[in-house]
Formats: sequence, structure tokens, C-alpha cells
Amino acid sequence: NPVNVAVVGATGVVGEALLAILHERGFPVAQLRLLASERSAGERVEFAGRKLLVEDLATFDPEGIDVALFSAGSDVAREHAPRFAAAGATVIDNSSAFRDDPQVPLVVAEVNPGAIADRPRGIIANPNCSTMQMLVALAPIHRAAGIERINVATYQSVSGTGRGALEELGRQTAGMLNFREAKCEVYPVQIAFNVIPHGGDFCDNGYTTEEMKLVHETRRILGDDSIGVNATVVRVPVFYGHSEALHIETREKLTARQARELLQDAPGVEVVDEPRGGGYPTAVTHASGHDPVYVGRIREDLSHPRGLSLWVVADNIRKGAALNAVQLAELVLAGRDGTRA
Ligand code: 11C
Repeated sequence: NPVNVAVVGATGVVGEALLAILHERGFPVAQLRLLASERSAGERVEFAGRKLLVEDLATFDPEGIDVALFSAGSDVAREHAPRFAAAGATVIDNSSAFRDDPQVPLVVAEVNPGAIADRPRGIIANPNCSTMQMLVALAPIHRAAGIERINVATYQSVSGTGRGALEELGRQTAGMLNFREAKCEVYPVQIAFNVIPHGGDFCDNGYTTEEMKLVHETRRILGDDSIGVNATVVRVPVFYGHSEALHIETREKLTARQARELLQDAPGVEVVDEPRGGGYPTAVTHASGHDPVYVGRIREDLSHPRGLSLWVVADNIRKGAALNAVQLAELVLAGRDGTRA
């Protein structure tokens, strides 16, 4: 049965993708309400060929909303998600606000879908994009051979930072090609023609918040606190699609061929691994605008008897955020218990 859906953060980069994906997948929408801050309220946004009005979240009454897809940052989620849940909606939140709340499941649709059933607060958390794609690729390997340790370096596109960052990369690139100096407003240093070893904020331990999300979210989603994760998050001048170089150590030996075969059968994964003819996935040639998590360059680590190296690429706005949120909403509808959507 169609349900009433609210999209919170409807004018953002992820909000826009949420609307496109709801439409593409034929999500059963009865009524769709688009919400944003007062600043964006009054704008019109397209859904299924119609221009819908964006309403002010602060004054919106959530009564009657069945599913609320939040993509408006942690502060907004902390303030408003509980209000929607109290009114009977199931909230799926894209921010990091609830990801370490034991009462809020943290779910990747292909990895731990069963976890959504236990949601006492009526809220489900969507993982961070770099964790999301890493675990779609690694969960099948973890199930088959057990992962002891993950070393990951990310190459994250600017869309992960939001619309302002997309504009900054475009502006700096165009400006520099015209011999103008780069103006930095979103990133602390120039992003055009550069790579920046910094995503999120720095923590006291020297890592960044983006790096620590890879540690904590991985353990929580795979349900194994013994997994060691060491991450370096890097921002690159790419518009859409995050790439990751993964080096993992498994408990049981897994050959590259075995890993390739496992991943060929894994949900949500597409293996692109014929590297000689350029058969490896990249953000631009494969990921951007597409749903799968692409895996290539699968090979055995020359320096470790149970080590594997992989290259993993996905659209951070789709699988990394909006697509997974819609998949979770689909799972919620599939498991409806009659009291909550
Ligand atoms: C980025 N992963 O690429 C981030 C954006 O915790 O959901 C999303 C932040 C989050 O910068």
C-alpha cells in the first residue's frame, strides 16, 4: 500500500538523489512532503514531472507521515527526527547523529538487513558513504574467511561535502585554467588539481572524524569489535564517486580467484577486473550515476600470507547515501507490522 513520505533536506545533493531514486524504483508514495530549512522553504523541486513546494521543517507537523528520509545533517536530525518518530513515522537518517546509538540500528541493505527490525526509537541510521561501499564489498569476504584487519585509503569526491564543494571545485578549476588564483571557501586548501589528506574534523588521536567513522561503523555493521581498521581519508578533485584502496588481512587464507568468485555472486557488487585492457572501475567511467559497488584490481598481497588488495568504487550520493536509504525504506515496508510503516 502506498505510504506518506517526507524528504527532509529535499534541496540538498542527497535530497535530490532521494527524489530521483524514489521515482526510479517506483517506491509506493501516497503523499510526498518536501522539507528544508526556512532558507529553502518556498522553493519548488521536481518529482515525477511535477514541481512540488518545499515546506519549512521547523513548523511542519509530522502527523500522518509514515516514512521520513532525513538528509539534513546531524543537528537537524537530533532536533527533528525524534519528533517525526514520536508522530509514528519510521525515520531513516543519513547523518552521523544516531550511528552509535545502541537503540538505533545502523544498516547496509546488502550486509545486515535483519537489523532494521529492532528499532525501538523508530529511527534507522544510514552509514557514512565510505563505510557503505567498503562493506558491500567486504561483507562476503568477512563471512567466508573472517577479516582480521582492514587498511583503507579513500579517494573521496567533493560531492560528499555538499553543493558548495561541487561549486568550489568547478570555480577553482575554471579560474585556474584562466590564470586566476584559487579562492578557498569550503576546503582549507585548494582542491582543484590537488589531493587533500583531510575529510571531516581532526580528533585528538590524529585521525579525522571521517576516518573514525570507518573504524566504528565497520565494527558495528559487521558485528565484530575485533576487526582492526586503519584509515586515511583523502579528498580528490572528482565531482561524484568515491574510490578506495583496500588492503585486508583475513583469518583464513583466501586466494584472489576465490575472492573474485565470491564477489561476482555478491549482492550489490559488480566485479570489473580485467585490468590489462583498462578493465578496472573508476568514479567517472563506472560509478557516477550508477547503483552498484564496483570492485577491481583484486590481488594477493605480496607482503602478507593472508592479505588481499582490492579497489572499490561507488557513487557516494547513490549507494553511499540516497540509494541505501531508499533500500532501507523498502525493507521497512516489506516487514510492516501494522503499527509502524
Ligand atoms: C564525505 N562521507 O564524503 C562524507 C559525507 O557522515 O554521512 C557524509 C558524512 C556522513 O565527506
